[in-house]
Amino acid sequence: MDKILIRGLEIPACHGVNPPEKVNPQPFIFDVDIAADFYRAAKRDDLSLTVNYSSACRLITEVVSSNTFDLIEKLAYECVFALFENFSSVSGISLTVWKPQAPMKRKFSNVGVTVSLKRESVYLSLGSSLGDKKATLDTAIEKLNKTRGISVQKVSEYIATEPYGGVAKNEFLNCAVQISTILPPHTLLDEIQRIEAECGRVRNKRWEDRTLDIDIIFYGDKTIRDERLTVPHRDWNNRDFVKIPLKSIAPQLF
Ligand code: PH2
Ligand code: MG
Ligand code: MG
Repeated sequence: MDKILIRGLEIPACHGVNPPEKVNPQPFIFDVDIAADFYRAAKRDDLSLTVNYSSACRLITEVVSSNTFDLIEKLAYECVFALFENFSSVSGISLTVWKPQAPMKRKFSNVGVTVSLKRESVYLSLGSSLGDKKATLDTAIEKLNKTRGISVQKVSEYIATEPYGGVAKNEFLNCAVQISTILPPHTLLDEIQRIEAECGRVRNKRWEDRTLDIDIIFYGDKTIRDERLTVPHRDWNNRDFVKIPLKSIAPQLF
């Protein structure tokens, strides 16, 4: 993957937990790797086909100097979110913030944090079998799209389906959604579970009727197997309520 590298970008600003840090500027230094494909820009020698590194520096400067955060972690994430949101061709970012004059008693040469995120294409299956099912799916998709780091790309038709698995009794309304996200799998799952809870989901028995269920079917080409996540979804290929909507928005997966 091609990369733009920015090293030692120095911006005076007021970030820190201690009250004096919020009023007295100190230097923050940025090292940034921006991954994108520069083949076409190189072939045509055309700035409009790449990421202008001076625009990237300007954007970072804007985020850093117009906010006051307690944590450099927060500062790093805000810069990374802003870069992904403003440069759609960027596929990955690794950004380090250094705070060489952080208030610490001991002599130290530097302290900093790194945030590294990649844009991925993810397919979700949504289902509802309690309450106003259509309104719940509409709300869930809107909440996904409003979540920082998630952008909804495609939504299938909503289809009514028979309850599968022998526990749920009600008819379901199901759909499939393609999102583009920079959230890592378990962070995405946290946001999905927040949205399920906000849409009235209560977790009792496995597979029982629910206001909203959102399952991660595919996360890029990753395979994940742990206590919280199995990706690709363990049973997706046996479930018409997943396959039919998914095939309509992503026939290339079949
Ligand atoms: N989800 C289940 C169990 N059974 N059946 C249908 N038709 N649609 C679902 O979304 C569904 C189900 C567990 O998540
Ligand atoms: Mg499910
Ligand atoms: Mg689920």
